[in-house]
Amino acid sequence: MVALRHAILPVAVLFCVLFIAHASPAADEHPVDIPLSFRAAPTDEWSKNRLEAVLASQSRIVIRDLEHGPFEDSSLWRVTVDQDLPPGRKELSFRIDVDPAHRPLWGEKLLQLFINGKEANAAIGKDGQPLFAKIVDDSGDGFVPRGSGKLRFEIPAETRKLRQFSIKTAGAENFNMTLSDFAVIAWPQVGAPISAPHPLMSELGYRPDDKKTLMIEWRDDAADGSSGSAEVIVKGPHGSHSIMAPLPQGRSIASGSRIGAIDLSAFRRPGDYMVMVQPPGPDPVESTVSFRIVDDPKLLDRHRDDAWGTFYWITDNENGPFPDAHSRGERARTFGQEWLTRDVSGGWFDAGDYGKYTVNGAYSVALMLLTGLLAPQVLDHPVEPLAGGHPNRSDWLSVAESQLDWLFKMQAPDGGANHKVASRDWPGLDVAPNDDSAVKWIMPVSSAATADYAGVMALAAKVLGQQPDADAMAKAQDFVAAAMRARDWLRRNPDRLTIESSYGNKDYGGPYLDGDDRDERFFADAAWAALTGGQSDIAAVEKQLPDRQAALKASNYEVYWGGVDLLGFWALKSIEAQLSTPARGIVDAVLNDAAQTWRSTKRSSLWGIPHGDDDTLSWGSNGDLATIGWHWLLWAHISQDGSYVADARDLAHWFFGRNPLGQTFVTGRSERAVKDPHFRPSTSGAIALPDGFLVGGPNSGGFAGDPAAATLAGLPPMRMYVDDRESYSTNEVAINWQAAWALYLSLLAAIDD
Ligand code: 9MR
Ligand code: 9MR
Repeated sequence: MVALRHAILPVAVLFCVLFIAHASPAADEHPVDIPLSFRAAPTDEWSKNRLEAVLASQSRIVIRDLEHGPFEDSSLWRVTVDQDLPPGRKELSFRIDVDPAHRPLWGEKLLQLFINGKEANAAIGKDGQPLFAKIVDDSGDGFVPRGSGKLRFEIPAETRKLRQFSIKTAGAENFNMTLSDFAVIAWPQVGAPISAPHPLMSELGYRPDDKKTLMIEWRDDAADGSSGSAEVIVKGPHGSHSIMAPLPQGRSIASGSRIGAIDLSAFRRPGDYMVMVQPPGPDPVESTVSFRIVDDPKLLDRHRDDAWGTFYWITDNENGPFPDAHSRGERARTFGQEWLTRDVSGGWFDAGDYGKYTVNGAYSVALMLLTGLLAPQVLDHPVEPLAGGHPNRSDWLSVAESQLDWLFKMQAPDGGANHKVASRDWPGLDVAPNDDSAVKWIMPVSSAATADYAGVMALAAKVLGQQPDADAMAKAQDFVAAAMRARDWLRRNPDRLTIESSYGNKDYGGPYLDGDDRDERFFADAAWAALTGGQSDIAAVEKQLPDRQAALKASNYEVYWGGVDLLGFWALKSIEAQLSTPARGIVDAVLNDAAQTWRSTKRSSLWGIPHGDDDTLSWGSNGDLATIGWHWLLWAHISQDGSYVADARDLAHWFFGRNPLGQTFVTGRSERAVKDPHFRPSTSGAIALPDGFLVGGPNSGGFAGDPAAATLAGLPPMRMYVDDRESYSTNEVAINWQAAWALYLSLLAAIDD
């Protein structure tokens, strides 16, 4: 398992666990022992080469003379420890056994001890007196007198790391002593912050005028009941600034912590910044995060381009990176009638698997088509690498066409759309696209798939019909005919028809089962009305508006592959001039309410995202957030209500590390980027991992057997994420959230232009 790192508690937190176990109001009587062990023998700092120091075991050091006879000199031995320490009173303790043959030559002096480079003092006993008296010489150096037994030295309360200690030996004949049982003894500090506050900012970068929010996360025990403030130091090109930040009182169940937000927008000068946070109390601990201010209006363009570029790497046709793989789809077998084969080749792989699903496939391309219909200029940027492409088309449309050409083929002879095409078993993570020789099965028709199909064919026909070339026109006509056949099927099948989640214990790919197809049917009707503009088509969809509005509101404006009402409203927005006045009012109200609802959630969220502080997070939570970003910006674009832009921009920081894990949820080269997603083309070694893929993200809604996510059980929702290729429930890529992500970035980048 690659990334257990989120599951392992940082050292500072381990301390706090120890502390809680021992803490009591009479804390002084309940010290905690932290045993020390060493990896390397002490080093001979002054290279005297007369004594030797050996590590007899990991916590036993022997220092002895290599020769016999007197050694009238000092030698200095450094022991590296690197142990984090809790705040508060603490001591270094160890046992000394002096060999009987050892004869001191400088009075009774045995050794001088330094902790982190400073001479250490004897610890103070219960009577308030030092536990032993040092022998101080003329130059002020204090030596420990010869003798065997336990020794305890003071470690300054403010020391939070024992980096090293060193031993200076006094002159002796037959120098020979053994040091053992090393430990730090610590006393808990009741009521003081005992775990590091965690400052978080994003690595996306901020333009001078951007809102710059620093989040500081504190463990519950740190902030509970305490008042006061912590010092935040911001070091940047103009020097160092200190800000006092009040201890946060607000707690997020989703992250299991308290979060404070500090506005650093006043920092505007371009350059690299470092933020350091120190909590109050006598034993400040310091933690840091860096960010940059860049005076570059095109800051987002690279991420937008990376996001769009990923579609090439999942394109399964002759223009994609795996031209040999797609031919298997040409002879896919019909489930239940295996002698019947059909060409359903092409399109995008759904996700980290090689399945293709009409429901999700249509949903993802519908997001693109709606954006292209309503805000074409925003998508007018090149896509690189581009699979195929048409000289007369915008690149985004060529991307979408790869998928549309496949979708078109998913229509069954009776006009319904097959739910999916997939292999019976999941291929291993080591199976490259070209080596995936499993039979592709065309699974049965479902009503949700058919309605999604009808809707997308209509939208695509509308977009292609606006293109200047004859190819596009011909394709648009095919799509119109396909949409009509699908609509005819829907009329003949008014009841919901679903497929099974598995057949004979075999999955045949992911389920994408939908318990309610009314939203899909509404979307199909809305898209059809948007295509034809015909009065009766418009009237038919207008009748459904009050119900769909109520359903959407009741679901708290849910929009995902299984809930597509909002896409229907967007389709109607593209023909608003033709709608009746009341219908236009409902369409605007819905689009605006969705935007506002999410905005008020964001504004009350401690993490600054449109997600409640005590909510669970579902599979693909990052996709949900990206979809909200898309909606905000499309609504801002259409309605001219620019007030959503700042929220949409601020949300981007969540994906680039301003989250409880400090994780960038996008693949890329930075240290914080996702490195090991569930994505077979790269886990199989067929291609290097492309930049710009958004992964599903934290998921507390059920792991579905995900082997890697098992280690996350019991963590707060936002911490249920692991950058591990095995974790399909948290770390998979998928076209639905990738489409939302790419469109969101296109809209955001366009606003900056
Ligand atoms: O690899 C599959 C992934 O793409 C899907 O999103 C996920 C959920 O449907 O399933 C993954 O496959 C696993 C399957 O569900 C259970 N057996 C092990 C598979 C691991 O690859
Ligand atoms: O995105 C889907 C999510 O909403 C479901 O909860 C999950 C389990 O059924 O499946 C997700 O979709 C996966 C699909 O079944 C197979 N390909 C990968 C998809 C993303 O993980």
